[in-house]
Parts: sequence; structure tokens; C-alpha cells
Amino acid sequence: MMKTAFVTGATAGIGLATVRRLVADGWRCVATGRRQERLDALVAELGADKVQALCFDVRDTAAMDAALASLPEAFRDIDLLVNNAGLAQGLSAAQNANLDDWQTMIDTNVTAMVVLTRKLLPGLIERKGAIIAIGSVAGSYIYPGGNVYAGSKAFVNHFTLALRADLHGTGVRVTSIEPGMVETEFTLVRTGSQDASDKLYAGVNPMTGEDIADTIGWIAALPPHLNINRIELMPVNQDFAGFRVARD
Ligand code: NDP
Ligand code: 8X3
Repeated sequence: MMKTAFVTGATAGIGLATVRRLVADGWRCVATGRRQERLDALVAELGADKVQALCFDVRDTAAMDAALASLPEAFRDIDLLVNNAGLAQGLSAAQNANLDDWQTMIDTNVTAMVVLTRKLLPGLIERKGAIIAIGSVAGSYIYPGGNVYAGSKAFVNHFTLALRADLHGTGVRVTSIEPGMVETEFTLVRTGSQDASDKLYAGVNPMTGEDIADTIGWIAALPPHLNINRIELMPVNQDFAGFRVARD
């Protein structure tokens, strides 16, 4: 029987590639995001029998509830939750950071993710489903200006592992995917500048949304007795050596 995935942040980048990949693999997908026209285009591309668009801001719990309640019968029984929607805002040092940016990251990456997960957990347990979250290497390795983004992604990485513990014995599989540089709209959103984004990725040969979607598709297709706990990916041209010293 065709299974249903719920992919947050499907209007761009990793989430968009994930919906394409899962549908190609035979899944039905609920695709979410705030940009209705992009969701409409995705439905037109892959078919209304395969993709159900839900346009809402994940930070708005009432809108989330209304969106979930609006799901047609065929898309109601979620077998796989892909916690992907998220963002970084700014790269300022903590002492100069904008508090609104910090709040946006916490509300989106942390609060909205846990709220949605809690709402979908009973059905996921009933169907012995799976949860895959997109954390980040930023949750494990520190870089200047990462501050609240890094903290929020450490939360995603760790909350996802904690879910695995709570779901012990339920048959629900839980995976934390922790990527490094993926060329998406991430840096455009973070900096507000396409030029800054192009410069960051120039010559790096970064990962693509499709690379991460391939990993998600692989994990989603594993047999039910096998759980990938966490997986960290980077482009070959990125590494994690980050120690610095300041001299007096
Ligand atoms: P994109 O900016 O390309 O995509 C982000 C997606 O999240 C969009 O679909 C966007 O939809 C959605 N989103 C953001 N805020 C909200 C909101 N308030 N309500 C609903 N949807 C929202 O970035 P990526 O694909 O790179 O990012 C996806 C995830 O991957 C994020 O969690 C990010 O932290 C993580 N990640 C990214 C890495 C990278 O290098 N790119 C590396 C490691 C992790 P819309 O704007 O339409 O609402
Ligand atoms: C995004 C990856 O290294 O730009 O999570 O913070 S990084």
C-alpha cells in the first residue's frame, strides 16, 4: 500500500528535493511551506494524487491545527514525518545580534518542530512509522556567528535522539540527519543577499538538496528492523577543524 510522508519546508532546497525523491520512490507526500505558488507548482509537477499542499507558517500553532484538520482522507495517515523546515537569520556575533532574528530561529527550528512532532506522534506510533529530522553539523561544531542557529540545531539533533529513547518499543524509527554545506536558499535567507550566497558556495562543490534527499529516500526505504540513529554528511571540501587562538 502507498505510504504517506509529511515533509515540512517543501517549497525550496532539501524539502523540495525530498518530496520529489519520495514521490519517485512511490510515496504520497504532504508538502508544507508558506509560499503557496511554489506548493501549487509542486502539485502541478507531481500530481494531486501524489502531493497535498499545506500552506501555513509553522510558528502559528492555530494555522498548523487548521492545516492538519484540512487534510483529505488519502493524506491523513502519516507514516513518515520529515522535520525539515528551518532557517538561519544573520551571522552577527552574539554581542551584536538582533533579538528578533534569534526569536525567529528558536520559534521555527525548535518550537514549531516540537509542536508538530507532538501532534503527529500518536498516528506515527499507531502505524509504526518513522521520523527523520534535518539537524546540522552546526549543532556539533561551532563557527563564529553560529550562536543561536547552532544552538537550535544542537536541539534538533539531540531532541531527535531523545525521541528515539521515548519511542523505544513502539517500532517507530527515528533518524537525525546532520548535513554540512548544502547549496539551497539557506544562505540567501540567512544574509538576504544572493551575491553572499553565491560567494559562499563558489568553488566549494557543496552538497545539493538532492544529495540529502537521496539519503532520506534511502533511510525511508530500509526494512522495519533497521534504525539509522544519526548520520553526518559534508562536502569533501568542508571539514570540522575549527580551533583558533587569540594572542595578547
Ligand atoms: P531553504 O531556505 O532552501 O528551505 C527552507 C524551507 O523551510 C523552505 O521550504 C521554507 O518555506 C521553510 N520554512 C522556513 N521557515 C518557515 C516557516 N516559518 N513556516 C513554514 N515553512 C518555513 O533551506 P534548506 O533546504 O537548506 O533548509 C532546510 C533545513 O535544512 C533547515 O532546517 C536547515 O536548517 C537545514 N540545514 C541546511 C543546511 C544547508 O547548508 N543548506 C545544512 C544543514 C541543515 P517557506 O519560505 O515557503 O515558508
Ligand atoms: C547549515 C550548515 O555549516 O552553514 O546548517 O551552518 S552551516
